[in-house]
Amino acid sequence: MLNPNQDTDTFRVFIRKNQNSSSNEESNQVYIDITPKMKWKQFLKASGKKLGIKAVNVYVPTRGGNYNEIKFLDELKNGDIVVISEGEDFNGGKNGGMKRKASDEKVFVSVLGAGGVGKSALTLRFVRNFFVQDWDPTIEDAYRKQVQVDGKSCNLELLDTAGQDDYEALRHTWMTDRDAYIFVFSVDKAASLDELNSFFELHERINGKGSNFPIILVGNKKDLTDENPGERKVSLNEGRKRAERFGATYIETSAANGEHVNHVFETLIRKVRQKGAPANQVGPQCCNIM
Ligand SMILES: Nc1nc2c(ncn2[C@@H]2O[C@H](COP(=O)(O)OP(=O)(O)O)[C@@H](O)[C@H]2O)c(=O)[nH]1
Ligand SMILES: [Mg+2]
Repeated sequence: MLNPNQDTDTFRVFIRKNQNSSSNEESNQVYIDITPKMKWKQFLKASGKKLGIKAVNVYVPTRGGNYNEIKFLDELKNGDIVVISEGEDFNGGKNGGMKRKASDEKVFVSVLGAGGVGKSALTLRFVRNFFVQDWDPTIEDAYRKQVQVDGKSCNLELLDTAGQDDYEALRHTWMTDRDAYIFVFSVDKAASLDELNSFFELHERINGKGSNFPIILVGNKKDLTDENPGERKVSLNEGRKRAERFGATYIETSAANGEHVNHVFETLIRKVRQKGAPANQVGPQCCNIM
């Protein structure tokens, strides 16, 4: 985990050896935290050490699915999957890029919302299938998980953001260059739903108004209201209405017991796939109620 006392510009990339796509997934779990002071040579050294190779060339994926060689650390961003070679070319076939199989689909998602609503709990429930009671609220972290949806594999790249950081600039970074967002509020706290309005406005500035950008609106901590209906401060109908306004799908979850958590991510992947399809194949945007 990133040390919260480190400079907030520290971010994490995942590194793997340059080998063909049959490489085992485990090597993708090796990571390096890039601090603002880190130099290129230090990055190579640290990467080589973690991978057990002499690190010489560094390749990063482009949005189009190819890999480009880079020479500077500022070409990296949080959550990147970086391929390290010992000097040989990227091992990706004639077109200079990795051969993209259907299973190489990659979806970049940010989990957004106010502090304390359960963004980290949801993310960790999904990625690791456990519930965290106490998670450092200042930690911003990137996770990867490969999931099968409708018989097709998808590599999800999740950015669990730190909601109490109200800096506009940070939010802008979290929301730029993503395929989808998960907007989270807590059904026992009405203000947490309203706090999402500013994320939505920023989304409209970044992605354009009326874009069919995939968003799931998550009303979390459903378990609290199941136990004690008086705890509910946002009704199902209010959640559904806000989702409609956001052009989102509404799903209520419990990170505590796992209810509907997988459904959030599966629905999200389907929406991303629909968006990628020709316009006449795009289905209705909202609102599935759970
Ligand atoms: N009962 C209940 N508590 C939750 C749920 N999700 C998160 N929490 C708790 O709410 C607090 C804040 O969760 P956290 O994931 O750190 O929120 P974040 O700031 O949005 O990342 C923690 O104490 C969690 O254990 C949930 O679904 N049900
Ligand atoms: Mg958190």
